[in-house]
Amino acid sequence: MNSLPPSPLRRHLLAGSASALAAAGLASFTRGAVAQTAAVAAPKPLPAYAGWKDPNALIVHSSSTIETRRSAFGNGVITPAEQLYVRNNLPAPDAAILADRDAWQVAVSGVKNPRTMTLRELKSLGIESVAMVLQCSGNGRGYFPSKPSGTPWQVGAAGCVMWSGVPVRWVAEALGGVADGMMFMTGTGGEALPAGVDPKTVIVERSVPASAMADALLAWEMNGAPLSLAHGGPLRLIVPGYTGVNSIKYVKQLAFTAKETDARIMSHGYRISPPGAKGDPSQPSVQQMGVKSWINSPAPDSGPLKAGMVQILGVAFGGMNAVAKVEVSLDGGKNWAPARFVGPDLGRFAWRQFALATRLPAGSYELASRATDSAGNVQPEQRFENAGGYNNASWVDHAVKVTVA
Ligand SMILES: Nc1nc2c(c(=O)[nH]1)N[C@H]1C(S)=C(S)[C@@H](COP(=O)(O)O)O[C@H]1N2
Ligand SMILES: [Mo]
Repeated sequence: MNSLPPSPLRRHLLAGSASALAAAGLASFTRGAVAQTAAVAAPKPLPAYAGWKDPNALIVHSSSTIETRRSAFGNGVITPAEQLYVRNNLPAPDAAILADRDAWQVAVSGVKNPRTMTLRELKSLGIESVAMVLQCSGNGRGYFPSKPSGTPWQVGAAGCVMWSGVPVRWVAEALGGVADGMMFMTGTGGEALPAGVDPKTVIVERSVPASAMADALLAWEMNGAPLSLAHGGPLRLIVPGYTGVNSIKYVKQLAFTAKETDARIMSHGYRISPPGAKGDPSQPSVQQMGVKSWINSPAPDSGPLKAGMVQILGVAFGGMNAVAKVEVSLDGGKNWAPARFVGPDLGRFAWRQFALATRLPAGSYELASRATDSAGNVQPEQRFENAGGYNNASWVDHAVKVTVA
């Protein structure tokens, strides 16, 4: 709705009658606006490659940006695939790449014995599983008052996912070990690139410090099922603790490199640049995630609540560290009470669900949550302003206003 003009015209448009507009002599002017109104009124359909997802659990921003509704997050730790967000920087590859999964090839370089390996070979090297928060760097961008360009994600460009595959360090060992002087691990996506443009400006290729290899997987399963096309099947690089963009889907190249890739998505994209500035290589890259939490229930759109006992429910994670503690406030951060964790601990890269049981008499409340990680880092009160709208972990921005009747 934000994109509609705030005017009497908007009221006409919301009334939805094209003929009334024509009668008012606005027909030609409003043709585009009418189409836009229709798009706002009817939820966008899921794109074909994600058509198996649950439309009721999702907000479809575009065919390549789909987020989980805040009210759809459940309490079973792992986010079901049908509810998990999707973000593609390029059109998803053709589903034909899943026809023979085991034949998928990944070129591994920057090791003593570089070569191309098939998924079949990778499966013979071993398997591990890791539960990890997958979160887009721009999750929470929608709460930046500066309205940075990019998808205005709220909380739902994130989920907790169980990945299974071979640890990257075992792959490197099988190829003689990482070559000397390699400071980065660089993954390259397998999308077909548009013709007529410099590949470096569009390719999805990211470098993370080589130390990230300690926890990284080449994964072929998600939540116990073969990896879907939407989430990077047949093979995906998984970098626990780092923002989503670093976990390269349809990975076709894994390189240990002396330098960061000069692909634009690395050199200029996903940089923490001052408001109003463009990204450039001198600025910090969006990589490791920080401590963050938010409340999912009551959700902001839950409407007036009935006075009485309420379970305040949410998720909390520490990024690189385990989450150690969550506090909840009913009054916008003046007073805090400890929440309890719900369900099993799936390791330091997973999120934990939390609950606070409280009695809410009639009134207005600002429900906030604030997490602390195992190293003592506390979720920040305020967002760190930046042009791209990245890394929003502000507990103020994620607070939920509710009315109890
Ligand atoms: N090959 C490839 N990998 C990619 C992307 C992409 O566009 N292509 N998008 C990245 C971004 S920005 C995010 S947030 C995550 C999204 O993962 P998901 O779609 O499985 O939720 O994938 C990352 N890996
Ligand atoms: Mo992302």
